[in-house]
Amino acid sequence: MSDKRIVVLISGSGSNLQAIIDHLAQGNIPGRISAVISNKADAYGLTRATNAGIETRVLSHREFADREHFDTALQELIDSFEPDLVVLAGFMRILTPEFVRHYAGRLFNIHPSLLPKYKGLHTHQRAIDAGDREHGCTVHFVTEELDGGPLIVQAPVAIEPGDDADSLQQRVHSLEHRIYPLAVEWFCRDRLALRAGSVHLDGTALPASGFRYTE
Ligand code: NHR
Ligand code: GAR
Repeated sequence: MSDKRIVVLISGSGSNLQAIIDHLAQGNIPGRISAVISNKADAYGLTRATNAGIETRVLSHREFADREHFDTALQELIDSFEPDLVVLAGFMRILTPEFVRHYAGRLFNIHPSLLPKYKGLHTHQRAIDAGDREHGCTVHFVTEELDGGPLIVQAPVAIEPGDDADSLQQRVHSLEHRIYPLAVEWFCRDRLALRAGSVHLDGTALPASGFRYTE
C-alpha cells in the first residue's frame, strides 16, 4: 500500500496540524503531508510545517475578486500536489459547492462541537449558555452543507461548573489533537469510506454520530 498524500489547509495556529505531523512521524502510518496551505501569510502553522520539512504555500483570499475565484485557484494549487486526502485544520473560509464536490469523500474538517449541535462559530460559549452538560469536538467529511457532512468521530467533554469558554476550549482542543490524527490514520490505512452518505469503518456503517472516542 503506497503512502497517502495529504494536503492540510490552515488559517492560524495549526495545533491540529502539529498533532497530525507528530502522529505520522511516529511511523508505520502509510501517509505523509505533501503540503500545508494557508490563506493567511502570518499563520503560525506555516512555521510548524517548515520546521517539519513540509512544503508550504500561501494563497490569500484577499487577492481574489470573490469566493469562486479564490476557490478555483485554491483547488488548482491543492491538485498540483495530487492529494488523496485534504484536511481542514482551523481553516476559516467557507468553501464553494464546486470545491467541496471536487473533493467528495476525501475532505475532512474538525469542528469544536458535538455536531449536529452548534454549527458555525463561537461554539464553546453557545454550549455554556445553553446549560449543556456535555460538549466536545467532531471530525467530519465536508459537504456543501456547512458543518453538516457525515460524522466520522466525536469526542465528548464534560462541562464543569465554573467553566468559561476559554477553559472549555482548552479541554476540547486536547481532544481534537487525539481524534484528528486518529481519523487521518484510519483514512491512510484504507479503513474509512463514505458510501451513499454514510461513513464506514472497516466495512461497517458507523452510527450517524460517528465513532465515539473516549479516553
Ligand atoms: N465549507 C463547506 N462548504 N462546508 C463545510 O462544512 C465547511 C466549509 C469550510 C470550512 C470549517 C468550519 C468550522 O468547522 C469549514 C467547514 C469558517 C466559517 C466562516 O463563517 C464557518 C465554518 C467553518 C469555517 N467563515 C467566514 C467566511 O466568510 C470567515 C471567518 C473568518 O475569516 O474568520 O468564510 O467551523
Ligand atoms: C480548532 O479548535 C478547530 O476545531 C477550530 O479552530 C481551531 C483551530 O486550531 N475550527 C473552527 O472553528 C473552524 N471554524 P488550530 O489552528 O490550533 O488547529
